Amino acid sequence: MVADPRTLKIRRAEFLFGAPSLATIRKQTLPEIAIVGRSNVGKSTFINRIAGRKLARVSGNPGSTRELNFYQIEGECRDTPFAVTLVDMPGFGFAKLSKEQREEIAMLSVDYLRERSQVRAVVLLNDCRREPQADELSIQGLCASEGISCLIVLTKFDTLRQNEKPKALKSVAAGYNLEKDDILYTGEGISPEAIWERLIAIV
Ligand SMILES: Nc1nc2c(ncn2[C@@H]2O[C@H](COP(=O)(O)OP(=O)(O)OP(=O)(O)O)[C@@H](O)[C@H]2O)c(=O)[nH]1
Ligand SMILES: [Mg+2]
Repeated sequence: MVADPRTLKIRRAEFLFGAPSLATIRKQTLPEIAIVGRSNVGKSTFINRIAGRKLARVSGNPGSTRELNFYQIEGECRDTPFAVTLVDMPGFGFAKLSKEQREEIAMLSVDYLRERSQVRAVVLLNDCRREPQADELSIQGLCASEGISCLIVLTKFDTLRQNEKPKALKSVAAGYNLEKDDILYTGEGISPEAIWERLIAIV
């Protein structure tokens, strides 16, 4: 069913700042939702989709984001007002970076999730064509130990044939030890409104 677009209103969506280190993250009080996932999985595309406009740079050039990028989003979803900060995290696992660069990126993300008190949720993006690997599972585990909600969202669902979709949902969900109804997917089907509804319930 196509959602009624009038039930989601985005009143403000803007880039706040980029932070190459924990020390450079500015003070602000809104709840933060971190968008996490492998390089090129579709983090920036996801942010643009739920913000309803082009905010984050989508790149055919994986590994281009090395900072934490903060975006403030305010609006109303089914008459519930919300104001949050989305944090576009640098993608992990990009093979062309050196081991040191990859470790630096991983450390920045892990430190942020451990130390930033207003992180309420992680949206962990997972390409629907890949089962979760050690990196994804360690983020899921970190969220559990830090008491942060972790919402799994499959990306690029539109690239699958109709008959491949149920199997992909099932096998990725099983990889995270979840039921298929626990995970969302983008690329088609799930509206920005449905995603905000889940996020607002968490923050
Ligand atoms: N078909 C399809 N392509 C997508 C989808 N999401 C992202 N892409 C494409 O995947 C590529 C990478 O998307 P980005 O949003 O830049 O990915 P990212 O995770 O932000 O990448 P890094 O910042 O480099 O880690 C782009 O070419 C996007 O157009 C999707 O749901 N479906
Ligand atoms: Mg990006």
